Amino acid sequence: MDYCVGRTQLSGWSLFLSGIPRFTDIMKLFVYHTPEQTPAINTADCSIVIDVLRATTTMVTALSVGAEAVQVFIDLDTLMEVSEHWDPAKRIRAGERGGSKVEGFDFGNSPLDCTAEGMAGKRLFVSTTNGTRAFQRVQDSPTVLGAALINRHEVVKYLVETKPETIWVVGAGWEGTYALEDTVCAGAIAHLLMDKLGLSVSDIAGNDETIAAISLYKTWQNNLLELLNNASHGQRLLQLNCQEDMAYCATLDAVNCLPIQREKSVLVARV
Ligand code: 3SL
Repeated sequence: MDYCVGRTQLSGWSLFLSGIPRFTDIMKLFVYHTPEQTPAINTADCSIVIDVLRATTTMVTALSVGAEAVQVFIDLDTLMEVSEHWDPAKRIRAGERGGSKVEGFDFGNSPLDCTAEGMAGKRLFVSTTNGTRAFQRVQDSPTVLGAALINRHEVVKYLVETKPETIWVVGAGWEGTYALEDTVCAGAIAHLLMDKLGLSVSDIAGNDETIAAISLYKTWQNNLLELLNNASHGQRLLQLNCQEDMAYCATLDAVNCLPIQREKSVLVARV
């Protein structure tokens, strides 16, 4: 936390001394591997939540085919209570635990279930093992985005347009532990951002995790599906016969949609 504040102050000084704002002065990216590792008091200008397998991939897909919004919950009972006040014809309840659909819910967490026919005009009320917890951790941020490999280019487009000074990239992880697929996506975002703005690793990296994420992406950028298949949560999903989901989740820059928080825990497609 102090490290983050220190970096921001340094940026301010270099800005003051040079008088000329440069991207290197104003944009720093901090990767946190899990919600638990993410500082509790949010000082980011923009927080980006990643759960490649599969929560954010599903959210991006749902919004891209016309869902009205995605509302995230940590707790299944609260989801049920809140969605009870919604027109049943305009709601879908999605619940996932341990990779499987929770009994009594309309959907689990497969992005491939998100068809235009089923989603258009409806609100997706969703609770997943890790992804929705990550959103709650950063919900006080002035901007909260949902990122996956499938919409990496939309995330970067937004960052290039809006130039937030301090960016937190939060991986959902798995029950408090590191997840390879979220880190490679963080690296993919940083890598494209560096390319678009002509920045170096040291320009953009706010912490060592960011440098490691960029290296991971560079190593695996042409074999993302293989990496996902090797990851521990990938292995878990393969055992649940989610091969098609995995192939879809590994597809880079395939979907033109950016989930953005409109109010606490409610995400809509950025227009
Ligand atoms: O942990 C989560 O939030 C989920 O994305 C896990 S799963 O891919 O649905 O198993």
